[in-house]
Amino acid sequence: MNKALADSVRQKYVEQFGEEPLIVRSPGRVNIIGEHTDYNEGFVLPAAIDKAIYVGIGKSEDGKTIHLFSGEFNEAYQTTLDNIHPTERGWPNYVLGVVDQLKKRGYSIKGFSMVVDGDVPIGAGLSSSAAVECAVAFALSQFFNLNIGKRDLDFIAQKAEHEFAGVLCGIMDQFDSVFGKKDHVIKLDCRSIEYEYVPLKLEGYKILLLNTNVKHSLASSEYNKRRQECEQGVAWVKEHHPDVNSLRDVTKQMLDEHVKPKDDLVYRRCKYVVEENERLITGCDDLKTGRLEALGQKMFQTHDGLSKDYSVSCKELDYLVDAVRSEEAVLGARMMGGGFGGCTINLVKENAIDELIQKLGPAYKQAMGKEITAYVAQIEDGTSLC
Ligand code: GAF
Repeated sequence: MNKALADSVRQKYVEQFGEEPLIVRSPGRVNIIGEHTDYNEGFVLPAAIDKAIYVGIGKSEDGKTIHLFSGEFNEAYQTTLDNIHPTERGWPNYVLGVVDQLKKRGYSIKGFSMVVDGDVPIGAGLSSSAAVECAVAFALSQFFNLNIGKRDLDFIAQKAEHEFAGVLCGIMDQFDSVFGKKDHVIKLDCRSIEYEYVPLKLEGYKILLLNTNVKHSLASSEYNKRRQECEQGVAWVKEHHPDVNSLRDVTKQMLDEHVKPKDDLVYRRCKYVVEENERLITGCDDLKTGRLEALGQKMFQTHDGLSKDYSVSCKELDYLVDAVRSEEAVLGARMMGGGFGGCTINLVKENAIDELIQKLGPAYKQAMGKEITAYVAQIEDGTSLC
């Protein structure tokens, strides 16, 4: 937990609303391998990190009004419980979407006051939106004694993202934020929602995140378009194999026979997903058995698939991955998250991290005209009270 941030949220809450709040924390995430597989009923391998969203919650004076304050935007927003709809202001949607889901599911809540703040960089592919949604869902559950189970918190948060942010995301980010476990990754089967904690033993290596500082906008329709393209591929295969319901059930041979002749773009999207699921299964075994070099190579392959076949990379992400390919201290690297900007995830020898950043920073600035921001991610527990 970042005590300074929790204290600052408490202080902001007291300044705004005059009472002591309940404080909740919910983390952002990394994903070792398994990108754009979650909404295709595949596998993912994420972990919760030491960057998180903090929410302070308390009552509202009339029991009907919702008072929100964002530390990040230094901005207030107010509405009432019977007037919940998406707003063009942006940030309140991640709170209001959750309130809307609770109402639709018949949970009994009243008005409340809330401060939202944190250190998960926005638009960096570290899942700040899921962290807000999960923090808010858990805070409301705690404050109003709703007793919502962890899986339901995930589904509520995911649906909030669908309906109030317009991104038809999978379950990875919300699941990881809630279920994260210190020093472990989660191997999650996004079809059955069965999961396994796998110890993250990196033997002298660390997870280095390099933020391109290109802010992506997943909502910019490309994410939803990828989802549709995958669904189209499944529909074409299903005409010949009625038992197939998602890319999880599809083989490369099926794609070659039934999708390739119809549309090369849809074929490449689907092929990437089928290959990525295979990579995840063997990559997770690599992690379990300490074959870190093999895992690193798969991360590079994932990047190539995301860049060339799935087309969700950008020149800055490609630059940063290409720049470390021949570095001896780097086992693997790839773009992470939805894409079009944000961070690369790198497995880097601990004692070579500073030197690598010193080398990459100026080179990136010269080539791309932007700064990189580097973070070494620590793996932490999921959503909790502070
Ligand atoms: C975003 C989504 F929210 C996730 O569900 C997942 O699809 C990811 O992009 C890509 O793997 O973070």
